[in-house]
Amino acid sequence: MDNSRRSFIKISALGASGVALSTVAFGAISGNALTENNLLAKSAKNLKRTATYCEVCFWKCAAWAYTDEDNNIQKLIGNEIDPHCFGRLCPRGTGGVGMYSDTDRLKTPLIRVKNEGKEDTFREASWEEALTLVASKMQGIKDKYGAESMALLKHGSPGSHLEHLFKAYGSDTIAEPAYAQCRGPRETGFGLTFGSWIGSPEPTDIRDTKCLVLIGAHIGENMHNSQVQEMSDAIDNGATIITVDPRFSTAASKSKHWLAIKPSTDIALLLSWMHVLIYEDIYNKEYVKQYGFGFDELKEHVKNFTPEWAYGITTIKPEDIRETARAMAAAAPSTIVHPGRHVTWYGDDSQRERAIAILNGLLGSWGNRGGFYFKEKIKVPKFPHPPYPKRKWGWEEIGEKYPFAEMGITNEVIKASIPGENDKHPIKGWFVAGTNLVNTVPQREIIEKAIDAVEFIVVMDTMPMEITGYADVILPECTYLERYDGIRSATNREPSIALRMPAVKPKYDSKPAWWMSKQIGEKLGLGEYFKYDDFKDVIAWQLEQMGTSLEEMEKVGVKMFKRKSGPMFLEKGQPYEFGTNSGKIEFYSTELASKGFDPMPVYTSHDHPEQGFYRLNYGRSPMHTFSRTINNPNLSDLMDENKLWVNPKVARVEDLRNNQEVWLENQDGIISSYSIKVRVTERIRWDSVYMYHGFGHNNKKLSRAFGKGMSDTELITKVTIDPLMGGTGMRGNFVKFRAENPHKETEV
Ligand SMILES: Nc1nc2c(c(=O)[nH]1)N[C@H]1C(S)=C(S)[C@@H](COP(=O)(O)OP(=O)(O)OC[C@H]3O[C@@H](n4cnc5c(=O)[nH]c(N)nc54)[C@H](O)[C@@H]3O)O[C@H]1N2
Ligand SMILES: Nc1nc2c(c(=O)[nH]1)N[C@H]1C(S)=C(S)[C@@H](COP(=O)(O)OP(=O)(O)OC[C@H]3O[C@@H](n4cnc5c(=O)[nH]c(N)nc54)[C@H](O)[C@@H]3O)O[C@H]1N2
Ligand code: SF4
Ligand SMILES: [Mo]
Repeated sequence: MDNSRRSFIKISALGASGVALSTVAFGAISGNALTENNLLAKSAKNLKRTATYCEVCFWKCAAWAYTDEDNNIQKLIGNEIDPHCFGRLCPRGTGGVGMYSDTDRLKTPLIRVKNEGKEDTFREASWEEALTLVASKMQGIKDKYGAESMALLKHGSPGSHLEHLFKAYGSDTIAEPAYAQCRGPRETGFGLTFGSWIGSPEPTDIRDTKCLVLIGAHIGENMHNSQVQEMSDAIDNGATIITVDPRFSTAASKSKHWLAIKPSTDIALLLSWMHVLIYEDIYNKEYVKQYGFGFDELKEHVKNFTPEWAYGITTIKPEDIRETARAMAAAAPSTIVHPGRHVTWYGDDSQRERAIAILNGLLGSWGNRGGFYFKEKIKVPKFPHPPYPKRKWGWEEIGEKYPFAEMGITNEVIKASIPGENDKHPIKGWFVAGTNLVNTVPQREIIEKAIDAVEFIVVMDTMPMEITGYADVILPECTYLERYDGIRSATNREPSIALRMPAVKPKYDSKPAWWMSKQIGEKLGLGEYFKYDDFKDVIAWQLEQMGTSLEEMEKVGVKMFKRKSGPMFLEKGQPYEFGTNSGKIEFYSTELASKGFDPMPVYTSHDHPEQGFYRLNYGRSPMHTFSRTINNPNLSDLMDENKLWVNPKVARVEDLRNNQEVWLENQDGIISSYSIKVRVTERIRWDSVYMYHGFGHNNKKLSRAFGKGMSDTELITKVTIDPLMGGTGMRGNFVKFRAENPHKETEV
């Protein structure tokens, strides 16, 4: 195992001379730093830099794109003053150039052609034809069913442009997988406790923490840039890291305590930690007294949840539970029990997140240095447009079964597309942008049923990903390096904004999402909502309103603003009103009680694999983002397939060797399309197997990714839905090994 910090971080750094350059165009870069970074001597001359922020993942690090005289992008380098990256990009960000240079990219608009008795095909089309078709189909759906029946499923930057188009058109039927397949439950759990969302980036004061607790959050492989760098600093400063993970993750290898929990039992551990803090009298009494609500009820609630009780459930030894609870208390309030990010696991996820929030409340970390800071962001003024028309229904009504849903629930929108599933809110058309839905939302059978049922699907993407294969019209978007996009304004210690402008012209016949949205809008008679020729004009206007300018932002890329909302932390003795019903930190949730849910988290047992089956566990590859980068020429070079982590004990019982190819079959008899190579390792518990998510592409047009590795998504056919907010719990699937190729008979 590699324990060096350098390999842990793997964030590319460029020497100071490279990043301190302050003019947009420059000719005299003496380039030790650049040469060190393999910039060719030729291209070190006359490099031009343009401001951007990365789109390889959603941390949105601000960067400089360096282009040479021939308009080739030579290098992407982090922006020094950016609080998301501190001047360094992660390997995926550096490899972002590959999104631009990938020759497999979508090159021109495509329209589906029906062929009598034969398979459908796509034909190339002009922008005029493709966008006219999209507009006429959207108009048709609006006339026949109402605009509400057209859904927008989106992720990433193109989403905001389309959201504007959709609202102008009359639909608020909008959802993204970053909610119900990712962060939703933690926003509910923390919202109910502290009256505030976590949001992105997380307001965790990692750089000053003395104790960081990671529960199934694997910072390190999860390469969220500034968090990784701050964690590395915290380790240098002697912080105690506690990792709860059935897998020995990179983070676990940096930890003082690794608790190899039995999967799905985290709530039991969290309750017993509360028990120790309260009954050993080591919780933050002053803080709880001043800010807490319902402490007595909580104390009574956790009375019997002793470490001995939890041991029977979690397999974590009572002395380890006590020792780690004491370590958290000793460092408090500079302790962070991290909320995690992809938290849709077992269906009771909002309640698990509530338990994590409560634990932070007992330690006093919310609003204290080394815990959670009060974040702030700056509002980007809206470019003037007429008010949006009123909708009869939208994402809220589609998700009305889930009282704590605060955003569209992707899986509910998909279900509402199947006749008979939600006839009050029928969905008839999809606009999909920047999300490879079939690899992102589990239960492929349901998605395919929905796809069959809807009348029209348009997909906007940069790559011929699987979802494009289901489209009636495909719109090729240019990559983030070729376009203007909305100003990045994110929550942070201090507010900041970042600019994205084109470093190069769009390749092939690709176009930016803002342009497509405007064209479709105009064709729908909504020109009043798009009163600009170029999105650059919108940005320039917004920046002027914010007291800066496009010219300034082109030079600096990122601009910091002063805080206006008050101090970053609670002030001793000062009153503070939390955004909950009681104005306090709710250990006992009044909101949950009033809606008939458990006001305090309860542990319930989940299914465990039967003999011969193993729990399918998955997570992030440090070199990739989901399915989107697997075909990236730079990143596929670093890792072109995933492997299946198998405990040596299991390898013995199942007679498996390192690098042996296996197929997997899940509890519902679904067999993986491709094989995966076995990696025998102690780093995973014997009751589970583990793989990186995003691999196993089945579209031949992805020349590097096709058939490489296995898709976890296709084996996730069973889900448990969070009753509070509708999230998709995906970790209750079990697989067995197939050593022989099960597809042999069908392969001719
Ligand atoms: N099985 C399983 N499912 C998961 C997860 C998991 O770990 N396992 N993780 C979940 C989580 S946490 C999340 S956040 C979601 C993420 O879900 P998605 O965002 O759907 O993830 P990707 O597979 O990367 O799909 C992104 C799509 O956007 C396209 N794209 C990239 N850049 C651009 C662009 O600039 N413009 C346009 N128009 N398109 C672009 C890519 O080519 C790709 O088709 O997945 C969730 N689903
Ligand atoms: N390199 C890279 N970084 C990324 C992304 C990426 O695609 N690539 N995606 C970004 C996004 S959108 C998100 S949401 C985050 C997600 O990052 P994280 O929130 O860290 O989530 P996962 O990647 O799902 O992490 C899964 C971890 O949970 C563990 N686990 C599985 N079951 C259990 C259990 O029952 N209990 C406990 N305690 N642990 C369990 C797994 O072993 C694994 O280590 O990553 C972000 N960062
Ligand atoms: S963390 Fe890496 S991939 Fe994500 S935005 Fe930053 S540089 Fe890009
Ligand atoms: Mo996510």
